[in-house]
Amino acid sequence: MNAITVTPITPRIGAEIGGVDLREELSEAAVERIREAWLEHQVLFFRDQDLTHEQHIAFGARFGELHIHPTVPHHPKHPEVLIIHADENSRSVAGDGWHSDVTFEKSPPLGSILRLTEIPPNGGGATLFSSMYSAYEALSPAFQDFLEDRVALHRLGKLPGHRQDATPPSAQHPVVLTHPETGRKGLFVNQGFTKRIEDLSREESSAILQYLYKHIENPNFQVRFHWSENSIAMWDNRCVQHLATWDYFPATRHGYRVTLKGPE
Ligand SMILES: O=C(O)CCC(=O)C(=O)O
Ligand SMILES: [Fe+2]
Repeated sequence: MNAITVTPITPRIGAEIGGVDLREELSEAAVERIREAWLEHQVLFFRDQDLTHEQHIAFGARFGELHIHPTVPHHPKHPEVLIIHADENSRSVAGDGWHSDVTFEKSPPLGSILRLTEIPPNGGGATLFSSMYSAYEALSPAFQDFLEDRVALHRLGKLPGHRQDATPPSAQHPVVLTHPETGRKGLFVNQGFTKRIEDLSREESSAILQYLYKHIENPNFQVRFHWSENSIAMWDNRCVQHLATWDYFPATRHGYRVTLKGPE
């Protein structure tokens, strides 16, 4: 018997998962069902999952090895757990521009599993997710062809909350990424970390990146998640970009993220 339900929120991106208690050890079949839904819908949402850090880590570990963030401080007892926090003293919040996580690494994370434990009392603090498959598919075939063999440089810039190293980490990635598990193509440049498209002039690269950043903001590629206490968002970082809204200042919003490591 498998009671897990998968309810799409839009036909392009996002599904809510029901009928599962993530505090319990999941069967292989349950993990497989969630993994299939994740690959298809790109970001999954779970409600009412009051997990300990150990349970959060154990759930993440069913989908791959966990990543330890190179430049952001983590939970003192659990290096795999990142703390996401904003309150009346915050000068900035994590992820308030469109991005994929940690693409300045050679092998960026496969995905992230974020759980919020404290929600602004009057609403707000939603997270937006945009399907990079849909963004790619909406481009003309001629422009798709032009982008197909392009490579972009990603680098960690000065970001609040990130440690600054003398030589910031950087990596090159294809502008159009073929997802290794689904075989679907998606755009893989993001305004958080992409610095330039190689082999183009500075002006050409900048004009094309600006166009693509505007393009991915099309609401038709997006799902917007309204959090409740102990809800979870689990996104595929290879085909989704996200943005955390910060419309709730000075209220507090708090949560924890575990992240799935990319291939070695
Ligand atoms: O707080 C959020 O909703 C997302 C923050 C973020 O960008 C992340 O956890 O990767
Ligand atoms: Fe993020």
